[in-house]
Parts: sequence; C-alpha cells; structure tokens
Amino acid sequence: MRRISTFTALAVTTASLGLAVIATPAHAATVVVSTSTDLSNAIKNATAGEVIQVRGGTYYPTATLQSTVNGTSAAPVTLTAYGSETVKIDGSSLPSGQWIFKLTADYWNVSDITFQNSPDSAVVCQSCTGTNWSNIKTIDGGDSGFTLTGDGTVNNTVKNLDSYGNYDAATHGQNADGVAIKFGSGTGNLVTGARLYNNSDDGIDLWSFSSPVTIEHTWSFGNGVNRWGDSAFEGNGNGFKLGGNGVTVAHVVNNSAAWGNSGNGFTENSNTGAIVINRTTAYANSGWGYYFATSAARLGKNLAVGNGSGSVSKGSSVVSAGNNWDSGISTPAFRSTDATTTYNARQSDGSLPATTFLTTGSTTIGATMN
Ligand SMILES: [Ca+2]
Ligand SMILES: [Ca+2]
Repeated sequence: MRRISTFTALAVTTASLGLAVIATPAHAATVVVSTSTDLSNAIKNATAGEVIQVRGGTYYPTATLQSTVNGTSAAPVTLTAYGSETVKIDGSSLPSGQWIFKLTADYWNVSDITFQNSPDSAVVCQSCTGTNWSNIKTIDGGDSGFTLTGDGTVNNTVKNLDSYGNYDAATHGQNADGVAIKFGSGTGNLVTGARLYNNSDDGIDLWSFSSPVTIEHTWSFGNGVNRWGDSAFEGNGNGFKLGGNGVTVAHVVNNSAAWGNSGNGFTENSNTGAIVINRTTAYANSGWGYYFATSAARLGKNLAVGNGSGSVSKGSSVVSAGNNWDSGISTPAFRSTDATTTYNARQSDGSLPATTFLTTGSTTIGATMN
C-alpha cells in the first residue's frame, strides 16, 4: 500500500529548513492498493478526503470489505479504479451469507468497480448520507445487487449502475433484485442511468422505504424469468416495484422503460401514495404494463404496448392523462423491437448505450431510451 501525502512532504521540507513543523493533517492522502488485504485495510481505515485507487485485476476478499468511517461533503472518501484499469472484486472466497462491500458511512464516492459472484448481496449501504456511486456493476450474486437500507438514508446518488444475473438460490429467487432500496427512510435518493436485468426477483424494489425515491433514465428488463432451472422458482419479476409493506409514499419515475419482465412493468405493490410516473414505456411484460389498482398514482404520457395482462390496471384514485390508453391519445410506432443493442457496452461517459429499441421519435409520450 503506497500513501502519498502533500502535507507530509510539506512537513519534511519545513523541518529540514529548521522552521516550525506543523502537525501533519491526517487527510488528503492517496492510497494505491493492489492486494485484497491492502484493499480491506484501506477501506476500513479510510480518512475523510482520502482517495483509494485500486489497481487493475480481480480481487478475492475473504471477509466483507467494510467501513464506518465518514467523509464530509467537502472531503469525501473516494474509492475508485486506478486510472482506466479494470477492477473486479469477486465474492467467491467469502463465507456463505457474506456481502462483498458494506458501508455504514457518509460521503463516499465509489466508481468504476465491478462487484461479482457475491454469496449474498454484493453492495449494501446502510443509513448512508451523501454517497455517490457511478459506473458500478453488481452482478451474478446470491441476493440483491445494490442495496440502500436503513433510516437516515439521505441524498445518495446511484448513477450508471449495471446490476444483473443476481439470484438467491436457497430461497428460489424470491429476493434478489437489481436494486433494493428497502426497509428505511430518508429523502434525496436518486437512481439514474441504471440497467437492471435478468435478476431472479425484481429490477428495482422499493419495499417498505417510506420516503420518496426518484428513478430516471433506467431500464429494467428480463427480471423474474427462471434462468437457473429452479423447479421451485419464486421470483416476482416486476420491472419497477414501487412499494410494499403498507407504506404510503410518492416515489417518482421519469423517462424509464420496463420490458420482458415476468411480472408487471411498473407496479404500486400496495403503495397507496401519489406515485408519479412520467414519460415511461412498458413493453411485453408478462403482467400489466402499469398496475396501480389502489394508489393515487399520477400517470402521465406513458406508453404501454404488448403487455400480457393489459396496458393498465388503475383504480379510481389514479390520475391518468396523456397515456396511450387514455382517450384520444394515439400509439406511436416503435422504430425497433430488437433489444440486442441494449446489452451493448456503455458510452464513454458511462451513459446507456445508444439504441433505437422502443424509441418512437415522439416528443410527447414514452421513454426516450437514453
Ligand atoms: Ca420477491
Ligand atoms: Ca423484490
């Protein structure tokens, strides 16, 4: 582990000149790690303002990487790949039931790292404030890929996450979501640019999270399909599962799409709140495109095509306007229904790959698929 501190260098220089030596602040260091042990220690012993850079390669930690060290808004802790190198942290050597990475901390920026093959959840941020996650992958784990949970979950941003292939074998797929923001509270949480697919349970699940979450520019597809030959498979397969456990909360979903899920594209899941859903598309899900039977959802300018149970199930408290199931609204044609390009590599800035899939050119209805 190599530590570089500009403050240390300054202290040495002033000492050699016979000047008063100022105590070296314990921050502003950069730490470069290239072994699992050093990675674990760097995370556990991080200090506010520190930058942890991980050299390229695949790491196999033997215990959960975790920290309770807080950064600050002005001096966050940074955990990221070294330069443009490819970093994978693999949970194959962890004991069963362990997570790869757990933060119970505030103000961390984590970017450009793949967390794969976790025996349980891959990444869990518990009661975190002000964390930023960008260009992270959480894949092929034994429970949900990426989780925010606990009270005091405030102002966290998850940007350009890929979360796929997660499956809880012991419980027959009933739990592993792409993103789980569950069992907690706190405002200002945002998921943007996510691709959540081929997970055994839901794409994103907001079960029992009692403050509004905002989701935008997110694709959720192919979830809840039994891809594991599990004869007792129990995955739910909702693209966007926007409630649960009796919580009433006005989550917001903008410009996002759900397709090919085994359940509903977008569902209240018993949340009776004023959920806001605008400019989204639900295509070829096995259940309803939009299931809002008991909520006071505001559904605007959404596009539902080819869903097994139908376009929308809406109760009397739903406000519905400008959607293609509303009277006088036409259904624009898709430029493509071939989803192949949605699996492509992301663009150089980390945004979703370019695609014509489910685009229509409409400026008034449906997701823009970017
Ligand atoms: Ca489930
Ligand atoms: Ca779920």
